Amino acid sequence: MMPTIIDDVMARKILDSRGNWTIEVDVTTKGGFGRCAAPSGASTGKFEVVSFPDSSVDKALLEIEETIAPRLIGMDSKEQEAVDSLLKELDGTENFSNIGGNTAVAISLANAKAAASSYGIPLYRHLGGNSPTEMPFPLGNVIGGGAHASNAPDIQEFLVIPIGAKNVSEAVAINSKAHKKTKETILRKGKAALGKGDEGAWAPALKDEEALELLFKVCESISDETGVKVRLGMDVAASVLWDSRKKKYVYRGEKRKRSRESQIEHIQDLIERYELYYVEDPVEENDFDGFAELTKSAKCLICGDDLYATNAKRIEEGVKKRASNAVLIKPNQCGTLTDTLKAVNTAKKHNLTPVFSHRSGETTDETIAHLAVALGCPIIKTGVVGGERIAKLNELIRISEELAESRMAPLPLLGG
Ligand code: 2PG
Ligand code: MG
Repeated sequence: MMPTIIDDVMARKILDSRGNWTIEVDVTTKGGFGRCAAPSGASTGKFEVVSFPDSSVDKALLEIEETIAPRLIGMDSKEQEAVDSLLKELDGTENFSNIGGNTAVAISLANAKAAASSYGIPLYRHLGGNSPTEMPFPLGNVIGGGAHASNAPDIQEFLVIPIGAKNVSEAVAINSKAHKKTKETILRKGKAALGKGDEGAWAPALKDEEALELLFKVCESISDETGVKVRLGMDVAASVLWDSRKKKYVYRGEKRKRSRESQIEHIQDLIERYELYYVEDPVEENDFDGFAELTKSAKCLICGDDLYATNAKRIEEGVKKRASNAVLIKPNQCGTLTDTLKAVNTAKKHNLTPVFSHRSGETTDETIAHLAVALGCPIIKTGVVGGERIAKLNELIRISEELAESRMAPLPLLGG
């Protein structure tokens, strides 16, 4: 009897961290079991696949019960590409608008987990073989704004990365120290009623540069206190700021608009002043040339999220135009594990750093911790606090404990 043969596929509605319904899928094989829940974005890119058919989780459930599950039962879960091709075939479109990309991703990843479980091994080993030893650095969101909060900065995420951490436990502890110290510092400035954004980051009534200034000082003092160097990053999520009709970036907090040129200069200035290590989506999702201008001039990671939407073809286009030196990887932007692997491999082949990422709407699903390790991504962006964020961070701690000779992955652009 083959332990990896699929016996049953079941789906249900569960809540995500924003209190919205999402889909969770159970795949049962003759010898194992895999479960995965799909996340959801707030600042979703134009080039992402469609999340749910007609935005309805109920429709997706029906689709699974009536059409998808009967076809999957009897297939071999270790044939991941065959499973993913079937999902595409049943959908019949380019962007999963019939069955939903979230439906597809939950099935695809639950299937991989079921195959791993049938062999009695964890997912990171099933996908990464015996070779994974390198742990990703957690890139954590400490102050939030944009589409993830209100009465907060225009820029969506102000991030920290503990580049000097020697292991995962130290890394997550440093990020949470930064989160705590940021709160104290904001409150000392007299900003009352401090709320949080969707990813557990503080959402203060600060302007972008005030937030950067504050976080820069927090990182400096933590580096001094602990001896672990911490650097800053940001996700501008510039597509959200972009007014395509007026052809301007609209900054509500600054009460001003910026032309494309002014936006590029502004980002260059912020990179220098705050010694940023990481900048995501500095310009809007169609502007490959704007990305390229920044990548050429900046000494930091310039990462494409909405620009690529975890799509290997768009990454190839970015390579041709030298648009970025890093690529954000979110499986539900493309819908299957096979396409996620293609995106990571395309990035790696061209020396672009793959950065694995959560979404702003998450569940306690821990799958992306395994994927980041298995696929050799040196950075994982997955928040700092909150049950749905620490689910991934704590899983990284468990994985590093299991790996006999684990060490932190080498980070790009640090010289040496
Ligand atoms: C992003 C993500 C995750 P969302 O823009 O990188 O932080 O946000 O899931 O809302 O797209
Ligand atoms: Mg982003």
